[in-house]
Amino acid sequence: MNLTQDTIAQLAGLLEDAELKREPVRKITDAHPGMDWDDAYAIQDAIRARKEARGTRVAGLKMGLTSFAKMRQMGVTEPVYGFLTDYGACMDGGVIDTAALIHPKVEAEIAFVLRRPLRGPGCHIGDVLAATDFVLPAVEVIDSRYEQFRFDLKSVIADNTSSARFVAGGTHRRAGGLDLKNLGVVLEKNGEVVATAAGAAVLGHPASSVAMLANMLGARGRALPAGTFIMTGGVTEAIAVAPGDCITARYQHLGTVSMRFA
Ligand code: OOG
Ligand code: MG
Repeated sequence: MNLTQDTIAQLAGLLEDAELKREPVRKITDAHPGMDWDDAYAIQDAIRARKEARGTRVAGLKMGLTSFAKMRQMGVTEPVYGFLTDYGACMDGGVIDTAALIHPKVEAEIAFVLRRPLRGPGCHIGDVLAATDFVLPAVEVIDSRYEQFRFDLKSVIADNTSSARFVAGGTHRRAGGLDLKNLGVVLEKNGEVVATAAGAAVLGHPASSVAMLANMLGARGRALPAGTFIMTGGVTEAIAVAPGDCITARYQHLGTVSMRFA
């Protein structure tokens, strides 16, 4: 750790205020070039603590930057994790208010719900499939608190990996009966196909993303409890949305997830 506790608290406040006031800020590594990975996750943890102290519940965890499409789009090379909030959960088929967001983008993802806990290090795809209760389709609405979505890895980790809203679909299936590597995903905006991918876009298999999350948390002495909802990361690049846009993500074997932006 290179930052003091005071600086970590101050940067958590800056980023959370940016979210709540919908005013983007410069990426924090510009002013704090010496911050390290532990500092970045400590800022994210401080944002989480601020929210929990006000009564927000953590609704799940997310991996980000797990597909080459996303890494290429954002110019980064490694996956990151963050948390989802109760107020971020939106209904399938519902309306999402863009006035509460800065510059939202949508991502089609595959989500897992665990039946048994997972703890790294050494967690692999087999452990994940054995511990999974079911998988379901989900769309994440990301909204970086940084100007023009410009960041580096440490800045985006501190900013809770751009987490803002998420919508889970209701078709849930046992992972055992599905070929998650080949599972096709089609993302449509206003009836037009804007991106397509298969589950393998995420680290070769979306369960690898959950394994990586368990291992990253394990390195910090944390585990994934039974029942955890986990979003494994966008299978395609993220698509910007504006008021009036309708998004539908169509999943092979898992139905659709849709929403309208107002
Ligand atoms: C960071 C969050 C990325 C994903 O699914 O890859 C993410 C960002 O691109 O703003 O959630
Ligand atoms: Mg995502």
